[in-house]
Amino acid sequence: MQIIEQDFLSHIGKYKGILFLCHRNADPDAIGSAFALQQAFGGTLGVVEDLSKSGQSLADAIGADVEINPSIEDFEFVVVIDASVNLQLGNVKLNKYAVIDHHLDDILLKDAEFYIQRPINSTAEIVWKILKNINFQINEEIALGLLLGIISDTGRFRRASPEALRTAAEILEASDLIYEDALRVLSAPMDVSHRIAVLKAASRSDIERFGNWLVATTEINAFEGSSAMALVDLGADVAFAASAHNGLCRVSGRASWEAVRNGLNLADVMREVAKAFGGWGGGHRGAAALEANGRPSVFLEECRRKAAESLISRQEI
Ligand SMILES: [Mn+2]
Repeated sequence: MQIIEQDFLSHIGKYKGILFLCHRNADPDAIGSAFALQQAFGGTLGVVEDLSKSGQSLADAIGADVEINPSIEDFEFVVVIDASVNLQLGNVKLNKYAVIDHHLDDILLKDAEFYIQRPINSTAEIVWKILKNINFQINEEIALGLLLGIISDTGRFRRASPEALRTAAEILEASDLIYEDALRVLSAPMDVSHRIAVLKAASRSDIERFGNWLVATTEINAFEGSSAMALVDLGADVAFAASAHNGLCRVSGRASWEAVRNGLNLADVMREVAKAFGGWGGGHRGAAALEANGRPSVFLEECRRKAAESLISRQEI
């Protein structure tokens, strides 16, 4: 059942022993959102498998007590944060659960006891609305968590909507947090292996031109997301970076604002390509990923073809 933020308290209030569960490679939006809800409603903050580097920096900065791979059966109720697909949860078996998320996927929604899902910049904005409705007084740690969720999911406000900007301002006003201090948590330099991976992704990339659109593809061993983002920063309209591990291929896609404005939806592209190979794909219009069994070159070709089709068909109209 879909609910609105105002109704969260009456629904969650029915349960004791709540686990707020973040997806694997939990990022600042997932950690900040789950931490805020756990502080406000009690319960446990859990993460499937691991935290991303920036997710870990945030968890350290706010002193979050994170349980890695919690056993689901120990909890009466699970609230899945910032994800709507099982694969993001390492296929854990959920019993009674809710979802709070801002992606375009829907796999987990139909069996949820209740869910809040809107296609906005960050989950943190939804959580802020929940807390505001119960007049919850946030402390500096909660403010930092929610703000960093918004900052990182908007690409430091480059893709921010009015709601994201307004929420960030409200969070700052409601706490003693200084914006500059918040940014410092995210400014840890990339480690050398990360930078090598991104530079290799750029130097090995293939670039194809479709009309005035440039689509870049590349194969790497790790850091697909930052590699695709770097290629867009360098001038590609759309970039796909793929890696393979034991036959399982993972592709991350990123698109420029112009490409998204032109109607490109990478979540659709990834979903369709993955589905044809029995895998999973989804995410946002401008940032999405897929996982499926097969060769990276095959997936990159399919992703490029579908993205180009979408961009060119709209340009000719
Ligand atoms: Mn998010």
